[in-house]
Amino acid sequence: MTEFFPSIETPIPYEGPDTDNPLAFRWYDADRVVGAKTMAEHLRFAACYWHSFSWDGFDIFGEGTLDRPWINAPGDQIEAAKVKMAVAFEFFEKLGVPFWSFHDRDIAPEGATFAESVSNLTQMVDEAEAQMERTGTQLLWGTANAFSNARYQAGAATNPDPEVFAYAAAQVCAALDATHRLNGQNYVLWGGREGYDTLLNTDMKREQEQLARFLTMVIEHKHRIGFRGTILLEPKPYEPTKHQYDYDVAACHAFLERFDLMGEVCTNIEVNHATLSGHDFAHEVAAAFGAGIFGSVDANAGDDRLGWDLDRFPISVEQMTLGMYEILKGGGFTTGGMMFDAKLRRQSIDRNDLFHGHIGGMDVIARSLLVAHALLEDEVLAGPVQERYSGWDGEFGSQILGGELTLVDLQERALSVAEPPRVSGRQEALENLVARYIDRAS
Ligand code: XUL
Ligand code: CO
Repeated sequence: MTEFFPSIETPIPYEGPDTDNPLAFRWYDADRVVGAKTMAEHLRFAACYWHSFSWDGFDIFGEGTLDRPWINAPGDQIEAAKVKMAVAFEFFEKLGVPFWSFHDRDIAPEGATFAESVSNLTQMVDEAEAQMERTGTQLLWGTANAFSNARYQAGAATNPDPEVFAYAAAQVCAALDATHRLNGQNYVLWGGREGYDTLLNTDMKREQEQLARFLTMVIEHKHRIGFRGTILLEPKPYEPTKHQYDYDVAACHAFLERFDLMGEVCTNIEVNHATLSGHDFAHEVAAAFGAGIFGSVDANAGDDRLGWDLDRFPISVEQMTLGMYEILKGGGFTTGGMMFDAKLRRQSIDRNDLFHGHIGGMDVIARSLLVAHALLEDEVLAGPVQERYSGWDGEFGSQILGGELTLVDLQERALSVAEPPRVSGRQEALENLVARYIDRAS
């Protein structure tokens, strides 16, 4: 097949911050060592299949704008899927991105029957295996699209009809098998329609119990087939439903505790989903590490003025630095990575715009890694935080936390001690410090 991106050299080079070449990395230098790991090892970048290759720019107001000739192409659908896959791997290889991610329906068309869908998927997994072998691209995660087909209008696992639950279970079984075959590092469950639009027709308690049963079956299957990757829930508060059960990291944590699934499942945190749930990206990362359920990141961001899921390539070094700082502080990625669940704006119709989006996003995150690493190395934030809580490390604090003192003990003590002195929280000074580290990153 002729190349789809003929003007791009393989792979995109690193040329440093001073380059004027828009098709070179300025910050992402894969082999550069930062602390104990290379940038590539720290960040484990992945590109996604769906936004870049299965979407032609259509939105609710209008038709597609992007040049994706294999979409809705007449003729054999598997042939079109193979063309799409060849272009996707040409892109991954030319970008030099080490990982990719897919939904079952992105790589293989849904058939007229379930059997046909499975057969389509199997053929395309064969194809993916060959492309991965050829290019060295690895699979960060696979997932099932159990939200686009009309059968899932009322949810997949949380559907009021057990037949739909069963269909989704069959689909996830095939998608997990496919992910296992392709040596995926993780398997993601984003609950597209697992939530409700109105409580007037919804039994929330029952739906959550169904969701837990579904997840338990997925975990059982993972162990049965010997899949060694991590199962990840991807929190999102709403959109497409009015309320999604996996609302945020805290809701996922409560769900996992409630149904005794801790230790088996972690979270895939998406930057803009964090924002939509009323949190900062860094908050969601810190919450996940705090609960022991940090897994992976979908690095796409939103827009300050638009309150929906925009899937923009990240452009804020500050936002990504604060999240990266929490990731490094927590010990970094294990099976997870930085996945671009990001899409072009629909006016970005030049083929190379796909490179510009990913290069920019990878540079922003690589630069954020450098800043976050320096902040951590110099202990400029850890020092003040440790100092702030130092009372808790002393004898008195330890007695309280150790359960040696009662409410009455503390009341009696209050009668004889002076008012505790107040100290500054120094927020502005700390923000200035972060800004200084961003200025200095090199
Ligand atoms: C939807 C979203 C999904 C998941 C995978 O907002 O983020 O693309 O990442 O299903
Ligand atoms: Co996502």
